[in-house]
Amino acid sequence: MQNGQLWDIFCTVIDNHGDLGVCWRLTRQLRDAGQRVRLWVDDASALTWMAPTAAQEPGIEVKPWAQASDATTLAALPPADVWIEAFGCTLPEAFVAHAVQTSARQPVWINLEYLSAEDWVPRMHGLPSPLMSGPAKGWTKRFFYPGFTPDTGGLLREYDLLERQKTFDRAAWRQRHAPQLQPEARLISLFCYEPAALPQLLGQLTRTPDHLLVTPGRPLAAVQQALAGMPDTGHHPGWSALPFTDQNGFDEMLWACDLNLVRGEDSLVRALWAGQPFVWHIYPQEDNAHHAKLEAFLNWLQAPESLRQFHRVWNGVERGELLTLSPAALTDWEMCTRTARQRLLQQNDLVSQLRPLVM
Ligand code: TRH
Repeated sequence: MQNGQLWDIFCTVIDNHGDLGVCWRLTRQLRDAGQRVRLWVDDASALTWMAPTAAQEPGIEVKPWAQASDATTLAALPPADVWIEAFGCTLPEAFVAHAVQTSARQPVWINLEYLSAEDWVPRMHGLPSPLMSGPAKGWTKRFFYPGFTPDTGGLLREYDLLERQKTFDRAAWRQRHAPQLQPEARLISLFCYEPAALPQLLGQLTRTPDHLLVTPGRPLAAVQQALAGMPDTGHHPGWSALPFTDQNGFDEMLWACDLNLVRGEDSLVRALWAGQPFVWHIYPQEDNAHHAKLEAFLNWLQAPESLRQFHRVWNGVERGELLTLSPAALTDWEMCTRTARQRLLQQNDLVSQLRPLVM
C-alpha cells in the first residue's frame, strides 16, 4: 500500500528513448520508495516494450499529456505534493493555472535537468528559479541536476540493483542470446546513433571471433548501412540483431556483455552500474557542445588514454584509426569502470536526494 506523497512527473518525448527512459526509471524508483506517482507523457508508445507492465503497476498512473489541460480531469484530480518538470518540458498552462486557483500553497516544483559531468553542474544544482510571469507568477521552481559527484543530484539507482546483479545468471543469458559464441570470443552490445567509425569497428570484427549484439532502431539501421558500404573481402563480422526488451532486460544485456557501446543518458548510467568496459556515444548537439561534455565525463571517469582515444574517434571528435579492441585495452577499461562504479556506490542515489526536498 502506497501512502507516501503524490508526485506528478511531466515528460515530453523529443526523439529517441532517453526522456521517457529516465522518467520511467524515476517513476518506478519513487514508487519503490513508497511514493505515489502520476507520469504525464505526450507519447507513451515506447512503454509497450520498455515497461510493458506500466499500466498495471501499483502506485503508478501513466496519464496522457492532453488530459492535463482537460477541465473535467483537472476538477477531479487530487493535487500533487511535487511536480517534476523533466528536461525543460513546459508544464501545460491550464494545469498550472488550475493549481494556482485551487491550492493553498504551491507544490514543490522541480526542474529536472540533463546529466552532465561539467564543472558548472554543482554550482547550478539546487538553485531556485522564481517565476516572473504566467499563471504561477510568484511561485518558485528549483533546479535539480543529476551528476557524478556528491555535490550534484546523483544518479538513478534501484534499491535492489546489487541484489539483482548478484543473482543474475550471466552464462545462461549468453547461451540464450549468442549460442554460437566461441569460448575465447567477446560479446559486445551496440546501442548507438550513427558513429562515423562504425565501419572501422565492423572491419575489426571481421578479424576476430567476437560477436556484436545489435539493438533495434537506429543501431540496427546503422549497422545495415555500414555493412552495405563495406568492400567484400570474404570475411564478415559476427553479429545478430536483438529485439526491443524492457529496461530490466536492457540492463541484463549490459551485465552479460564484455564490452558495451552505449549512448544518450540513461544507458550511460546503466553501463556504469554494469561495471563492464564501455564506450559512450554521446547525444550530438548542433554547436558541438557535446565535445566539452564528453571530455568532462572522461575526466571524471579518469579514463585511460586508450579509452579517451577510442571515444574521440567513435564520437567523430577526431578522425583517425579506431584503436584495436585488444584484451589489454579492455582490461584497463574494465578496471576504470569498476573503480568509478565503486566511487558512485558510495554516493547517494538521485531518489534519496530528491526525497528530502519534499519532506
Ligand atoms: O535513446 P537515447 O539516445 O536517449 C537520448 C538521451 O537521453 C539524450 O540525453 C536525449 O537528449 C535524447 O535522447 C533526446 O538513449 P538513452 O538515454 O540511453 O535511452 C534509451 C532508453 O531505452 C534507456 O532507458 C534504455 C531503454 N531501452 C530499453 O529499455 N530496451 C531496449 O531494448 C533498448 C534498445 C533501450
